Amino acid sequence: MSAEVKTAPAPLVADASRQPGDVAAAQSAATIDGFQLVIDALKLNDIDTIFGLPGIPITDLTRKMQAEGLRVISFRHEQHAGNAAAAAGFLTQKPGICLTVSAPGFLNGLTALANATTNCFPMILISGSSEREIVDLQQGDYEEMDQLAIAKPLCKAAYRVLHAQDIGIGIARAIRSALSGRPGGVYLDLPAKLFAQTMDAAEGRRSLVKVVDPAPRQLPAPDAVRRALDVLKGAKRPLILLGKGAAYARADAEIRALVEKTGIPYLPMSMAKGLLPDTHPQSASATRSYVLAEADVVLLVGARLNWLLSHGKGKTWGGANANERQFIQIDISPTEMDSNVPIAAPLVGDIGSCVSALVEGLGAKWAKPPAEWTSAIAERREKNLAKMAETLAKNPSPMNFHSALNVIRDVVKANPEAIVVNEGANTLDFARSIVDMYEPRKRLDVGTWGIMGIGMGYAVAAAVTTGKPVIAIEGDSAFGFSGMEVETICRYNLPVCVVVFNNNGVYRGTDVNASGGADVAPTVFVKGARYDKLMEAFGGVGVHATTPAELGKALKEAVASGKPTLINAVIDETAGTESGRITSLNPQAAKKK
Ligand code: ADP
Ligand code: TPW
Repeated sequence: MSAEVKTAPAPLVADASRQPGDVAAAQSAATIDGFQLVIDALKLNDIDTIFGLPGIPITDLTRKMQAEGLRVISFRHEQHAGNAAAAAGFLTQKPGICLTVSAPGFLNGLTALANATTNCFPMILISGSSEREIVDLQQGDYEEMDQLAIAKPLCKAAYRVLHAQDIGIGIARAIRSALSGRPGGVYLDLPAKLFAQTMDAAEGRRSLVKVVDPAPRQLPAPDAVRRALDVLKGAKRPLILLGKGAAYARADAEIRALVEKTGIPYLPMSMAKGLLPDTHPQSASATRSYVLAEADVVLLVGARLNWLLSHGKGKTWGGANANERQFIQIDISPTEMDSNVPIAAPLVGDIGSCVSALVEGLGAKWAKPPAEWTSAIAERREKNLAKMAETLAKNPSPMNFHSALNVIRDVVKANPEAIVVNEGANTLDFARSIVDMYEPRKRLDVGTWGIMGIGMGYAVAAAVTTGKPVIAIEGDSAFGFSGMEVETICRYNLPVCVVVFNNNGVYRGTDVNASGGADVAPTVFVKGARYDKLMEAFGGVGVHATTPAELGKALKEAVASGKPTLINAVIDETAGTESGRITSLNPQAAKKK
């Protein structure tokens, strides 16, 4: 893309009373301002979409961006614009851009920036900021805040640009920081004064930087590859564990080759589902607890041994036997090694290069894993799948999580290109295990923090960046965090169908106020709420579904039509458990037992 530098609009740089031919006016015509430099720097680096919310000092920037052909998606709250930027980063391998106003707008976007960093998604939060001179002397400016200092501990890198001539470098640093090594969130502080600054247009053009190779491949050392292959070769009960880093890396063909050539069973973490279809014969998802407890060698590909994997030790990993297990870990971040347990064979590098090196090293005579291991897994898998099929076939009234998810599962099977966004507690846990995914990067969920509120932001990003249908499977509490963005979905006419699993509260709707007072319990919502009306308020399609048949029909129609739709799926309020599958992390629940 060319870095065409346009002259700044007249009112910003030139006195309108000047006559044509005036020397000063001629000079001003050859100047460029901060607004334009920011836009040109982003475009030069192939950034095509901005997620944000306008206000002082960035309102004009959003208008000019739109005028210059960038797609500007304007949200109702910055957190959701930030979440959209993060998801766009994960889906495109380009940093997602979130643009906000100063202090409160910045803080609203910061949660998303911190979450993106935690998830290793590349994102840049660009916030306007107030007068440095006043902020630093704490003299009480409009929306005064030392944003750079606040952002620093919560992201991968943070920069401020004070001079127009540094805009090119500032944006280049932000892009490289977000994408290189372990991807993450970057904060870029642009003070209000910067936008109106002008400089010579030719010099301005020269100051822009096109980032070359922003995420360089990192080849693993040959001896590290040999070590990993040696450990893998000695395994009797090997397992491959795929994480969302593997999905992000876009090494889909290499990963499939590794799994299929080795014949090793694999487990996808939630956002790695679909890297290989969940129906793949080597998938061990249906017998997760068995393989985690029994595997003797585990190859981690872009997955951290954090709480989601019980830190690689304890009961989940076979208790006393856990010490005998060996881990091989592929990760771009060297300090991820030995974070929780010793890593016998660290393989530091990018996933594409590391997995290719392993595949190459397998040779022609690679022995598939012992049949006792693979047949034990297959047996358990068939048994568990049959049990699940029985549960899914039931049709209780009111609907429960299973009967509702059973029809969603069928619609996703028929539309494997659809992107599933998923948040909630029980709604998350059940959907993760019931709804099979068939293609890579089609599932976006609560991620490493288990955070609520990603729903509508991720859904907007998925629709905007891919143009594919989006199905957002939302607990009623989870949906509430970003519910107002259904207006955004309607405004841009996005192909998003939100299914709210409405069981009248956080986790379930049956809690009582122990004091006997008039207030309902802290986890209980208005009973029988009609979330479908919210979508109708903005011109979208609202559906009230009380049976799987109604839910399935509405969902199929939504996917076929691409119309913004919200299905209020009425779920038995007694179904589900507190905190879903992670109730053991709940100190209050532990006390009750
Ligand atoms: P999950 O939650 O699915 O288990 P995590 O977010 O814990 O996955 O782990 C993702 C890991 O992937 C991070 O440690 C990150 O450093 C790593 N990663 C991300 N992109 C790449 C890449 N291109 N090459 C190698 N590792 C990567
Ligand atoms: C930012 C704590 C975890 S899950 C959840 C909350 C509030 C909602 C569960 O109810 P929901 O789902 O959505 O109705 P379901 O299927 O069980 O009925 N604030 C933030 N993040 C988290 N994780 C919480 C609170 C929480």
